[in-house]
Amino acid sequence: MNLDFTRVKPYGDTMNDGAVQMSFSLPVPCGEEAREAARQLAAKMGLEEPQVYHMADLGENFTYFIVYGKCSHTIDYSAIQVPKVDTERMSFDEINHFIQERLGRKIVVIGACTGTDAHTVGIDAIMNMKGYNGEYGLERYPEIEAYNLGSQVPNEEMLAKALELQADALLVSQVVTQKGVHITNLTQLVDLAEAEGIRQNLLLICGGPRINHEMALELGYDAGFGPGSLAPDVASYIVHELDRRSKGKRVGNVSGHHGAGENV
Ligand code: B12
Repeated sequence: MNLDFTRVKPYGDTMNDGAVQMSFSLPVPCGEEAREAARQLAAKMGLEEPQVYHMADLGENFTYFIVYGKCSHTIDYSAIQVPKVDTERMSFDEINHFIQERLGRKIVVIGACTGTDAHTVGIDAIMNMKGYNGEYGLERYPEIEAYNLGSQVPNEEMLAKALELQADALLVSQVVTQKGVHITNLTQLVDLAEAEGIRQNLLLICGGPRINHEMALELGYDAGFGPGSLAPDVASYIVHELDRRSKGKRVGNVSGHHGAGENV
């Protein structure tokens, strides 16, 4: 079938039927009035032929709904451009080999969940020896010196550690995004690094379930990684970027910390 990628619609049973399913709760008691309220709301959201397929009493005068309907809007998929980390993902062995061959020294990576954020599972998935989802974490890589500082690490402490350990890359995890707290915190780290004059010596990388590469770039980071990221994704990016920067240095004959070059 020839698809028109300039006018893409949701697919349910047949192409371009626009069928979607959504769920939400309303702060009203469960009953027929609630069902009608959900149907009317779905219509206001732009769904044609909205039908409430499931309604459940959540107690305390709250009701949960699953609504089906037909979306009338389309998206021009052909015009979409999303900035993303485009480094080719290498395997555990390939990454260690690349470090030995191309960088010629162990690299130092520091990770933490910073600010008030205590959600360590994400950064642990990237750093921990035992790994996550079938991939070893950075601590397991013989060519990487990985330090996991844990949760609620102040930005000042993160930078002090970076200086002490001569870090190549900082991995910052931000999971809580309520009231934009992650933006404030991530921005503060960049500002502090610039004020200390060490920004250009570090690869600054952030990650979390509501982080993407575009947002990371806007906040002054070198890269951002979202849900589903694994250690080899991050490690592949780090080693390629360090290699690229050290080449720039060799060409430009600029000496410096660990061979890392200008931030781009
Ligand atoms: C477990 C959990 C907790 C645990 C955390 C324990 C721990 N040691 O981590 C506890 C109970 C402590 C907790 C507390 C709170 N939580 Co909580 N928590 C969760 C929960 C259920 C799971 C998070 C998780 O572990 N995901 C699994 C990991 C593997 O996924 P991930 O973090 O996305 O990580 C992956 C990628 O994002 C990426 N990644 C992540 N970080 C980084 C960093 C880098 C550098 C890179 C490269 C990649 C990367 O790689 C990882 C692997 O693929 C989520 C809901 C959910 N289902 O997501 C809520 C959730 C995150 N919590 C939430 C909230 C609100 C809180 C509290 C504020 C609740 C309260 N009122 O007290 C507190 C805050 C505590 C604090 N100071 O931070 C909200 C956040 C809402 C928001 N948008 O801000 C969520 C979404 C729940 C919800 N729907 O409301 N929580």
